[in-house]
Amino acid sequence: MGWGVETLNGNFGVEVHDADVPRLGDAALKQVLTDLYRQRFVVLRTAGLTKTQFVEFARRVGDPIRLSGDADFPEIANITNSGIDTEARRLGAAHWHTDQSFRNEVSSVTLLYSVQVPMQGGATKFCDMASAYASLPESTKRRIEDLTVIHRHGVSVAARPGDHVPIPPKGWDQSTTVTHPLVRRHPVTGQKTLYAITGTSQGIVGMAQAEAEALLNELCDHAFADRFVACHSYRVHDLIMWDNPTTMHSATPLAAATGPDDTRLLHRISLRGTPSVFAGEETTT
Ligand SMILES: O=C(O)CCC(=O)C(=O)O
Ligand SMILES: [Fe+2]
Repeated sequence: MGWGVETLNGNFGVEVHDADVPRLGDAALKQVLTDLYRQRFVVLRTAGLTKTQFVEFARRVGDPIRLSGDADFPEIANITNSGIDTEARRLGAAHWHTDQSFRNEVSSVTLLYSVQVPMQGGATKFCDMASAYASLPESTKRRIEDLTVIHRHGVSVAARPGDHVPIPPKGWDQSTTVTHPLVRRHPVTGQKTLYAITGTSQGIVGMAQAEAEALLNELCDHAFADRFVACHSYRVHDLIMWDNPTTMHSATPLAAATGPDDTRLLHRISLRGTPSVFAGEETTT
């Protein structure tokens, strides 16, 4: 089978099979990113990537955020259920969230590369926040248009049923808050989206706390409906990338690994900034 793009079975997301990631030209990369912005996440089925190839590809999509103390690959973090001693750490991403929404400088794209996948479980769930926004009643759109959300790392006031408690990054100051618009325009496409309504959301600037919590929960009840949710189950050597502004995601809880059959190991890179192939342009969605 040659290079080809297929929509996945869920509500959104595309798969590129036989993706020769190390030799992807600029035009093909642009197509992958256009698919990413239209379909929210892209799964590149690769023939296997070294860490260097993974980093080189990621650098074409944005600026990697330093994630580990590894001298050779500080931009790569390991996500695994193996050798993790506490339940909180293993389940730390099993809650609906947007990566880096508790920081001023938010993340553009997150990439995960699957090194080991368990025989069962270990899927990642996504919610399409741009479609959720588009389908809101006009009166709600007008009500939320200019609102600003207060974010802090920790349990959100709009946490969803089943969410696990997030783990703060090392040395994180629990009292730090940042703000982001509730309705954001995508930095590349200009498309409007609900942004990080749960995960780190704690309130709304200038709004009574009870009213803010009710509004954020109402928006979440609307957004986290089955029609806006899709799920990806990994095969080995999948490179998945998702658009952080227009999505939220959650890991699914996975038991601690007991051997190769139930071990999950993903390499993760988190990016900021506009992809170099789109510098200075707006694409259409
Ligand atoms: O482990 C997963 O399925 C998702 C992990 C996650 O939330 C992330 O890498 O940002
Ligand atoms: Fe995440």
